[in-house]
Parts: sequence; C-alpha cells; structure tokens
Amino acid sequence: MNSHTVFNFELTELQNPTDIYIKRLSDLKDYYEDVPKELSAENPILYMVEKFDKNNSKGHLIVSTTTIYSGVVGNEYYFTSGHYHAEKFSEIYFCLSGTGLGLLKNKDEEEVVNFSEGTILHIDYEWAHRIINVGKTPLKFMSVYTFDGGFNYGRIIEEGGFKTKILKDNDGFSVERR
Ligand code: PAN
Ligand code: ZN
Repeated sequence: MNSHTVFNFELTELQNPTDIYIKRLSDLKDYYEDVPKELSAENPILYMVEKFDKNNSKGHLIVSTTTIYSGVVGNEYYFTSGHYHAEKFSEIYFCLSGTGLGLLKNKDEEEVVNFSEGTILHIDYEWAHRIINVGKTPLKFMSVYTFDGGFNYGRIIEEGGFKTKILKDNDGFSVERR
C-alpha cells in the first residue's frame, strides 16, 4: 500500500479510509423544522462520511469524503449537521459530484453559496458550515481539514441554529430566512 496516496479521481474514492460512518434522520431530527412521522419511522440514511485520518494527532491533515443522499425531510432538503471548528483552523471543501449549496454562518450573519461539481469552497475558521443537496443525485464532496481544528457542534445550537432554510420548491429550491 502506498500510504501517501489518499484519493483516486477515477473512482472518486478515498483509498483505505480509516473510519466510515453514516448519519440517519434520528441523528439529525432536531435540526429539521418538521419531521413527518412516517419518515421518522423509516429513519433514512441522510449522509455517509469516509475519513482518512492517518495520524490522528496534532499538526496533521485529515481528508474525508461526504456523500449526502438526495431527499427531503418535510420540505427541507437533506443536509449535513454543520459545525464551527473549535480552534482557529480553516478548511477546504471540493465538490466531486452533484448539485448543492453551502450555508455559512458567523454569529448572526449567514451566507448561501453554490456548491456543485467542480466547486472549491474555502471555509474560513470563523464560519460554521453546512452543505445541502438540492439535486436529484447524491452530492459528494471532499474535505481537507486539520486535526487541530476540532469540532464544535453545540455553538450553532446555542446561537439558535441556522436561520436560513433551503426548501424544495417544485423541481428546484427556495431560500427562506426565519
Ligand atoms: C467535514 C464534516 C462532514 C460531515 O468533514 O465533518 O462533511 O458534516 P458534519 O460534521 O457537519 O456532520 C468537516 O467539515 N470537517 O471539519
Ligand atoms: Zn469542518
């Protein structure tokens, strides 16, 4: 195994991931405005994360891919939880396939940016980040971030959550602010 190679573009796959996990609706139910009972019982997989975390210690980079499946919970398209980084370390997201949006939040300020195949998103460390799949196919992106940055999921909740909602609107989407 060549331990320096982490990604194969032809397969759009991480090589030898060190960790794989899935997130189901039950893990994110508090993030959605309306969770229909039937869907809650079905408990679909919303996204899957594969990580290549070679050293798991200070100073190292982590590479991961996230695949967000296509679908809605109530009227809201599937999205990642979103988080701030615990420390001042930025991140790069690279969209490999699919059609989506990035939602960025810095305290009361929120921004929506296009995030579809070919987009590279530079996420400044001050901004919480969430990706939403607004397409009919899975949206897959690569992220490159530091071990040192860490994760802070609680701060978004303390701030009252993302105020921007990405809703299904006929065949497309609409952006609403609460
Ligand atoms: C990403 C995310 C991944 C899943 O690797 O952790 O896409 O999203 P949530 O962590 O918000 O559920 C990243 O931003 N790392 O820092
Ligand atoms: Zn992050």
